[in-house]
Parts: sequence; C-alpha cells; structure tokens
Amino acid sequence: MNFSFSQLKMFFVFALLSIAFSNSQTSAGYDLWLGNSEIREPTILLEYQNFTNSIFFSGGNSILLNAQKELVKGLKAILGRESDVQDFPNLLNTMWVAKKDGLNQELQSALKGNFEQIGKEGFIIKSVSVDGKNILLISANEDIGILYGVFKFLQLMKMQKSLDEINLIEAPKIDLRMLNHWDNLDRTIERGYAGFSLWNWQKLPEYKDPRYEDYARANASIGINATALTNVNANALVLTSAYLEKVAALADVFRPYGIKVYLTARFSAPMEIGGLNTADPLDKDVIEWWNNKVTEVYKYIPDFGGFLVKANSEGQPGPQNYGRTHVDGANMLATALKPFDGLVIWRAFVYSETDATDRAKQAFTEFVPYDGNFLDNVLVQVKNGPIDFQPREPFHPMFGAMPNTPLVMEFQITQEYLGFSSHLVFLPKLYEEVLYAETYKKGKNATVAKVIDGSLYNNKISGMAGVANIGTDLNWTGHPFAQANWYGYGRLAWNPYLSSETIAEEWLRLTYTNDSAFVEPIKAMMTVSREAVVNYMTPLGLHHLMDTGHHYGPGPWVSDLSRPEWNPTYYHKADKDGIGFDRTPSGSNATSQYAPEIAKIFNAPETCPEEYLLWFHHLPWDYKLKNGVILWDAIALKYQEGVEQVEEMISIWDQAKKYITYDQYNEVRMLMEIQLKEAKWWRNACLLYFQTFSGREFPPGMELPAENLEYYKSLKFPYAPGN
Ligand code: GCV
Repeated sequence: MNFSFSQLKMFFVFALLSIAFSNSQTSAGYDLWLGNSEIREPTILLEYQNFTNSIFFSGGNSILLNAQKELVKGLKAILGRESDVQDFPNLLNTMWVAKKDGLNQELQSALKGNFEQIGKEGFIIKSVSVDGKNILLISANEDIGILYGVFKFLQLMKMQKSLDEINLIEAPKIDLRMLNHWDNLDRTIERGYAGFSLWNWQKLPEYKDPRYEDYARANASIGINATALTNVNANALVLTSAYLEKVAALADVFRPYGIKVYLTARFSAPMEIGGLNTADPLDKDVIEWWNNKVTEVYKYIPDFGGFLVKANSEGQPGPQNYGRTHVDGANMLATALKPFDGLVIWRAFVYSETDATDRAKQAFTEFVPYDGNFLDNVLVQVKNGPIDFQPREPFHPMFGAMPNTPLVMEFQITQEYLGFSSHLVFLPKLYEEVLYAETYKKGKNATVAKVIDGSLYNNKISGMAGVANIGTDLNWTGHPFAQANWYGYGRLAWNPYLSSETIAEEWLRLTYTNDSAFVEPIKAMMTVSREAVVNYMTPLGLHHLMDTGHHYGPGPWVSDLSRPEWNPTYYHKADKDGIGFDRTPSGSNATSQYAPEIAKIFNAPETCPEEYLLWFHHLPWDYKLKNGVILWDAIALKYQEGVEQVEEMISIWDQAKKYITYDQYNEVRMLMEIQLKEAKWWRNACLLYFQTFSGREFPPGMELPAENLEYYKSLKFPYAPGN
C-alpha cells in the first residue's frame, strides 16, 4: 500500500497523539491499583520467572477465562515475557491454576483441610509437592476463588513478596461486599464528586461502554461482589422493562467478574409504574404486583441480587404511609424475592421531622424492637454512626443490639462531609476506628467487626456496603488518593480486621512504586489525613457544621431550615454558657442505647474520650481538658492543628516528588492547595462564629482569621456539586 507524504504526516501525528493520550491516561490514574508492575529486586524477579515458565490452567468458562487473561497479561507486564499456558497438567509445569476438582486425588486429599476453610469464594496460593517436584498452586472450590486468587497472586508479585513468604489460605469474612451507587437515571450522582454516572442509560443495552468491564475488573481485584446501581432516593422507572433490559446488559458484563447487580426499589413503584392506587404492603394487589415484578426482573437477570430500600426516610415513601411497619414492608418484598434467592437490604437511616427526640436516637428506637421479626432474606443496613457520615462519629448503637438480624455496615466512600474530591482523606482510618470499636454486647471483645461479619451472633449472612465515589472522571474518583478509599473499602469488606496501615501500604505499592523511601512517608501522611480533617472541620466531637444542602464548607450559623435537625445549630448548641450536645441522662440520654459499660464511659466528661466530648456533653467554655487547657482554647488549637497537619502533608508530598512522575505529583499538589485553603476557611469561619458565644480571645499559637465573620457568612455556592 502506498501512502502520500501528507497521509504519512497525518498518521505520524495521530500515532503521537495516541501515545500522548495513552500516557496521559496512565498518569491520570485510569489504571487504578492495577497499574504499577515493576519488580526491581532481581532475586525475586528470577524466583517468579522460574515458577511461571509453564503454567497449567484448567477450565474455560467466562470467570476462568477472565482469570487466565489476567494472569497472562499480568505476568507479561511484570516479568516482561510470555508464559507458556497449557490446559493439561504435567511435571514440566511450574505453576498450576485449577479448581479443586481439576486436581489429582492425591492433591485434593492433601489439601482437604484447606479447601474446607475457604468456602465458595476463597483461594489457596501455596507451593505444593507433586511427584517430588515443587509446583506453585492457585486453587479454589469455585471459579470465582480462582479469579480472586489470580488477582491476589499478581498483587503479591507487584509488591515484591518473596515466594517463600507466600502460603495463603484466604476467604472473605463477609458475604456481601457491596458498592452502593447513588446514581440517578439522568446520570447525575447524589453526593458524587467525580463526574457523572458511569451508567449510560441512553445507549444501553446495545452500547456497552468498555469502561463497564474495567469497573468490574477493578472491583473483582479487591473482592467486591455486589453493586446497587441506582440511588437510594429511588426512581421507579428503573423497574420498567425498558430499563431492566439495560440493567441486564450491565449484569452480563459484571457476571464474569463475580459481581451481582442490585437495584433500589421505590416503595411507591406499584402506583408510579403499576397503575395501582396504593402501595400498602398488606394489600393483595400490591403483593401480587411485586411478585410479578420480581419474576420479570429475574427473567432479565437470572442472578439478580435483590433490592436495596430507603423507606420512610427523608421524604421517601414507605410502609408507614399506610400505617404499616418496616417489617411489613421488608417482608413483603422478601417474600417476593425468596423463590429466587434474592435479598432485601432495608436501610435503617431514618429520622422524623415530627419526632422531637434526638435524631441520633431515632433509628435505634425504631428498629431494635423489630429484632427477630424480619424474614431470613432481609438484612438491615446501618450507617457507621448514628447521625450521617460525619468526619467522626461514635459507632452506631444498633451494632450489637439486634442479635437476630444481620446488620450490614454502610460506610460512605464518597466524601460528602469530608471535603468532596478535593481533600486528601484516607478513609480506611475512619472505617477501622468503627470496626474496632468495642460494643460490650456480649462481654468484652465484641467489636463492631464481629457484629458485621456475623461471628458475634452466628448470623447466616453478613454484609458491608460502601457508597461509591466513582464517576466518569478519567481517574474514576476525582482525587487520585480517593482511589485508596475505594480500594481500602474493598479490602475491609473482604477482611474487616485488616489495619489501615497495611491497606495504605498495599495501595501505595500497587499504585505508585515499591520504593520504601516513597511508601513510608506517604503512608504516614495518609494515616494522619483523617485526623486532620476532623481537626479542621469538627474537632472534639462537634458534628454536622456543614453548610446547607450541598454540605460544602462551614455553616455553623445556619438555623433557619424547616426541619430542626437539618440545622447545624441543632448539633453544636453553642450559647454563652458553652457548647456541645448533652446526650447523657441529663440530656437526650442517647448514651443509654449503648451497653452499660460504654454508656458509663461516655456519660462522664472525665472518662468520655476527648474525640467524642462535645458529641455527648454540653460543657462550659472554661471547662478544663485533661491537659489543663480550657475548652475554648482547646477547640481553637484543634482547628489550628488541623490546618498545620495539612501544611505538613504538603511538605511530605513535596519531598516525595522525585519518586513519581511530575504529573502524578502535580495533580495531588494542586488539590492540596485547595485543601489547605479550605482547611483555613473552616477554622476561621467556625472559630469566629463560636467566638460570638465564648466572648474570648483566640489563644496564642492560633493564626488569626483573614476575614471577618460576615464575610464567611456571605459566601454562597449555588452550584456546589453532588447536591
Ligand atoms: C441519598 C444524607 C445525604 C443524602 C442521602 C442520605 C441517605 O442525608 O445528604 O444525600 O440520600 O444521607 O443516606 O439516604
């Protein structure tokens, strides 16, 4: 074929552009934690090369094909050469990847104990001896275990773990490891800060964006096995056949990665799309409508996971509209789903505008009496704390209080109240704090993690949900470090006993580099980032000081919203005598919802952990903290500390510049400038406002606000995202 000069020139320009684009994609973080593939350590490189010359890979269904594809691609990227993959075992093979039933009898019985431990989704990675020869084995009971095992193996390689150290018998501790997308059908995302929804409803089902598969692959690589596609503030249209066809197309893409699709069910759907004049869960037409609807859903999606429901919460319809209970509503849907093994995940995020009791108490009061009344395919989903995803909350008192009901932990990965996608906040630190919390519900060592994984009360099913921070941004999450929150959520859903430090280290090594000179300081920076945001937004137990609606920036002065508990003044209760919410027996008595051992600690300001002080106590401005500093000064100095922690994070990041590309460095650096500016804004606005009550000077050591209170109050953000 002949090309003219101008054609050649165009071709050249095009080639350059594509290289530039693909480079910018890589540096922009599209690859997530699946990118970095360096092994710099020559002995480890050699070790892996020896063990992966010839691989026996058994099986060919869609999950296993994905596993094989990952392994071949991953090995090539890491080791720089192709491995020979065969579909029959022999002693020339250095590695075997096969399910239990693909192994010879001898190996099956030698590993019997291991296979019994790993259940349906776990895997074994270890060196075994076959006819006197050492073979590296990845095995599992089911296909999905092989896929998880392959991802794990590649991760271990990328982190340069020596093969001698690898002897893994792993299984997830939680059954349902789920993302909740608050995605609307028009592709906006409630509380989304990383672009629009990935789900292109307009072009589905025919057009399947390649990104859907990349999404599924990323989730599978950390063991996420469920996704609720739609906003809990639900739109009934998603249950119409036109949309179910589209949902089915997504489910088809996700299935080979072991991911089941869930939808949010709007309780009033029988009226909105079914033509009925009621949605009463005890009405026979309503029951029949849901039965038919569920049957239809399973025709489209045979392995459909079930419904996630927000009912009688923040204006959403629910069974109480008809004088019925949460149990009536949940069990009606559960009965319809039961023949298909579907689940109902019923949210406990409820509080009423007409109930004057402390909002923090309402979910417990409403749900705990129902313990044991839900059908066995109902799980109740509870937010980590009793208010709403604040930078810090004590654990929700429902954890441990419903022994006969499986409780799903709901964490928020998207940073609604933690600086959106401009602030670097490593959330596994927050998740870990909640999971490690002691409930004292069955004596000591009854942590929230044990409630969630079902081990405390021997629940038959367990679950964790994370409100996704994913959107159409090139790097998926807006802030490059917000990827660590998606990753970390997945890791904790797999094993809620992992430490946040371990997770940070894994993520850094997989995403950036194995160089400890980079990893160690940045890990420390990530670890401190959560405390920093607490300090510069809501220190010492303060909460919900965010501005109205969009929750962007400080608005502690807001007091004119129609519902009392939507106003920040409801939460801080600052007056000339002091500040804080009295939740002890002399106040709302919310502490009584915890086990007596915990309540006792929270009830006395002297024993209450200082990080929860103003969550549980209203204290005078001159109340003396343990270090002798008076409350007003302590609050001011905490805000100051938060700002200084961000400054320190910036200086650590600057020193790490030489280990990464300029683009990687600069993107985070620019975002940190926003974070610092906003941390100062938070400090100045909150302190100037609280000063109007305390009437005291700022303590030495605090940088004085640049503007006056009126200025901060005048700031308006009608287009803040995610609202
Ligand atoms: C999806 C908070 C958020 C709402 C969210 C709600 C919920 O109130 O601000 O956007 O609604 O929680 O979890 O249902």
